Formats: sequence, structure tokens, C-alpha cells
Amino acid sequence: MATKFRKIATEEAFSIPEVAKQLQAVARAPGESLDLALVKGIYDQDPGYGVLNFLEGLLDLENARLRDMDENGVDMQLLSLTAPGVQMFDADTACELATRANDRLAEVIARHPTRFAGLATFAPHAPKRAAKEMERAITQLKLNGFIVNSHTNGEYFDNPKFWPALEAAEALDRCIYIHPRAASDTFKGPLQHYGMDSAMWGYGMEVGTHAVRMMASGLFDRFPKLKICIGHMGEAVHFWLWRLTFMNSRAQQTGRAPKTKLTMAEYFQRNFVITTSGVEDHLALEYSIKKLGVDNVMWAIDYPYQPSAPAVAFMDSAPISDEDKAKLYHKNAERIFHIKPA
Ligand code: 1WB
Ligand code: MN
Repeated sequence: MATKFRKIATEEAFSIPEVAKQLQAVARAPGESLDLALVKGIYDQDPGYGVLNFLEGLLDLENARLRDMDENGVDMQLLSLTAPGVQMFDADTACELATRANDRLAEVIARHPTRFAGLATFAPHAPKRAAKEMERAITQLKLNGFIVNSHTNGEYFDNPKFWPALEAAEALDRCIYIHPRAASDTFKGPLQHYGMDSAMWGYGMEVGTHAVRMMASGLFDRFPKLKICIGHMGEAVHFWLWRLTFMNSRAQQTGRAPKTKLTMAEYFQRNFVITTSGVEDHLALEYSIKKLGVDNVMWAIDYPYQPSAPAVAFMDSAPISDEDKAKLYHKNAERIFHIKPA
């Protein structure tokens, strides 16, 4: 008989009615950004986006979601406010909604402490208030880490304006999960057709670019203990470590990039962990484990955007030892997100 593992899914999306309502208002305002297309599709049921209806699944926490978890043997979902989080709102609205979403998250976890854990959201564009909310989320609400949806107004974490939030995460010893949002408008030209703006390709470009900017800027010399998690099998960044290291060193030699203490490969292996969300490919998994170490890869579904059954089947059938499977399914998540072992 197959071994039974505790299953903690680590990139699981939810929303709350207050955020959904404000995103509907965002969707109805004029504008042409790639994010707007995504938000229109989900929150304003833009028929141009297609037939998928994710909103119901995002807003439900205790009914269909728990049933889906039960049916698929998923013990726990690590919940995070879905993309674009609060990052499309003005700073005041963003702070207010982040507080509300974190409160709601803590309430649902309190009702189901064995079924849910959660990542706190914050407003990167109000960095000092973000740092305060991050502290409250960990010390008072007992949440497990942080979620951010890549860029904020086209700017990335290498920009010092965001550093109070990074300082807070490092001081609190909690990981920041960088989830994608649609690619920033700078990428818009070639990404606006064929559905390439979001999950198919834009997400990976967006978060991959974010991660590379952080490493190339020398940010991790300033925040050596900062832990960043990226989903979708590391957005493939670790596939490029050899070339990133080689070319970054060349950019340093020619004065186009600042000198750094470590190489790109060393930063990625020290400061990043990844999850398998939305990539059910055993060869990619095997490469990830070999390249990053089995302690740095976690299982995720990406509920409700991805169906749970195939995500479970993917991990159950992975050609790896039971010891490694236990790490991917729950032990790494327990360590990295401070989740109490069962
Ligand atoms: C999709 C996937 C849409 C994700 C999303 O909107 C998010 C999609 C916020 O598959 O269309 C996701 O988190 O992977
Ligand atoms: Mn996701």
C-alpha cells in the first residue's frame, strides 16, 4: 500500500468580498494594462476572457473548498490573497484592505486550525505601514509568512523605497512568497495577444525578472537572511543559474552591474525556495530537487486555478523516495512557514 503523507498545499488562493468589490471598480475604470484584462476577466466577468469562473472558488473558504480538500486528501491549504492582492489600489485603500484580509484570514484559520494556514498580505507602496502590518500579522494574528504579487506600479524590490517591508520580513524571520500578477506594462507589446499576458507566459517573465533584479542588484548582500519563495516550479529561474552567473559576472566586469558578494547561483540557492504550483512535470521536479536540494522544494496546487486531483496524482506518482516525498508534501512547508507538525 502506498504511504500516506500529510499534504500541505502551499500556493492556494482566496479573496474576500471587500477586495473583490474594489477590484470590480478597478476593472470598470478606463485603462489598458495587462493586469486590467486579468481583473476584468475574474471580477467583472468580461465575456472576452472566456468561460472560466474563478470568483466563486476564491470567495469560498469553508464549503466547496473544504470538500475539495477532503475528496483529494489535502490536509491543509496555505492560503494567500489572490493576485493582484492590494497592489492596484491607492496606498490608503491598500493598507485598509490588507488589514481586513489578514483579519479574515486569521479568523478562518482560527475556525479550522488543522486545515488552513495563511500568508499575510501588505501594501508595498506604503512601506512603513506595511512593515507594521507585517509585524502584527506574525506576532498577533500568528500568520505564517507573506505574499506579494510581484511589481507594484511597475517597480520591484531592488528599489530602496520597498526596503522597510523587506527589513520587517527578515527581522521576523518569515518568507515572502512572490506570486505573479500579469506582466507589468513595460512588457505589454508582445504579451498582449494569444492569452500570453498571464499564467501562460507573462507570469513567469514577470516574477523571473523580479527575482533576477533582486539578485543582480546586490539586494541580498543587504538582506542576507531574507527568504523568497517563488511558485510555478521556480518560474524556471533555476534552469538559468549557470548562464545568469556567467553573464552577471561579465556585466560586473564591464561595469553594467554592481559587484556582489555571491554569484547569482549562490544567491538563488541561499535565499530562494520554490513550489510546484501549476507545473506537473516529473522531469522539471527532478531537476529542481537536484539543483536546489530537496529541502527547498514544496508542493502546491494553485487552487482554484488548478484542479486538485491531478496535482495530488503528480506528487503521488513522482519517482522519488518516501523520505523526499514527505519533505515536499509537508516537512519543508512546516519548517519554512512555521506550521505546527501534525
Ligand atoms: C490564473 C492563474 C489567473 C492564477 C489568476 O488570476 C491567477 C489563470 C489572478 O489560470 O487564469 C494563478 O495564481 O496561478
Ligand atoms: Mn497562483
